[in-house]
Amino acid sequence: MTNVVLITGATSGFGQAAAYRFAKAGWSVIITGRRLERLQKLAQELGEFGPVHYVQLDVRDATAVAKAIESLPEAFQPIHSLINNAGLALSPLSAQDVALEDWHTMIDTNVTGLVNVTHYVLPQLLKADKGASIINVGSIAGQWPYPGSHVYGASKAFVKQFSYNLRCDLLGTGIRVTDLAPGIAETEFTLVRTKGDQAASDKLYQGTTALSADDIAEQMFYIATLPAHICINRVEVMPTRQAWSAFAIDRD
Ligand code: NDP
Ligand code: 8X3
Repeated sequence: MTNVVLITGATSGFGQAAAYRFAKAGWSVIITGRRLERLQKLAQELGEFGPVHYVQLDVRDATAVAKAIESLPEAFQPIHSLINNAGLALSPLSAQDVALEDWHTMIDTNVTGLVNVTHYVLPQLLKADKGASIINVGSIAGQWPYPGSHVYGASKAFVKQFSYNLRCDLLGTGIRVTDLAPGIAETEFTLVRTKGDQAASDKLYQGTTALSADDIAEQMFYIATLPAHICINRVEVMPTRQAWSAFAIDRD
């Protein structure tokens, strides 16, 4: 029996790279996301490597998440690894200039969506063989403050603490939980954050070496395939060309 991984947000970036990484290694892959055409194209491409099941899914919709898990084909059960990757940042403006709607969208996706999927997938993971895992995609923004991070960073701090708390409750079940916290990585993330500003996105990644989606997919695969007795609680990974900065001081 092959292992099954469910990846949220597989239509782009880390999620898409992870889908390839696991499929190429012989896992059965469940890919989800909102953009149907991308899912269909990806499913076709991944089909070359092994079994693929796709579900058009908005993680914010708890009823839809429940239905997606209930209606999984037998061959894609039980789920052995869950990658809670779907997420986004919006509005890199100062808090006082951000639309409330953008804050709600981040909370609904990064917090409520992640909780929705975890809730409905947990019974599957409990049925899986040894070495089941949940990989929650957090961020360095969940640990370190910076201007324009406001609700985004706070939502990723939730991901970190929720991951740790899950570890406590799941002790004895064999399910591992990891908060995987990347630094700057070149995906569609900044395009989404700036609401389609390609120039701003290009500028951010220009002249440096950001992490790639494949770098993070590799981390995911490593975490999910460690021997069953090892759990990595948190991984914070930055590109070598990123580091912290000095405290900001307001002066006269
Ligand atoms: P992308 O924008 O490339 O990918 C984001 C994915 O999330 C897409 O597949 C998108 O699919 C999906 N998604 C967004 N909203 C929803 C929703 N409501 N329901 C279901 N799927 C959704 O960005 P990344 O790959 O970079 O981001 C992946 C994760 O990594 C996010 O959680 C992000 O916060 C985190 N991260 C990113 C970093 C970076 O620098 N890139 C650094 C640290 C963390 P669709 O639109 O089709 O629904
Ligand atoms: C995104 C990390 O540093 O690009 O989660 O804002 S950063």
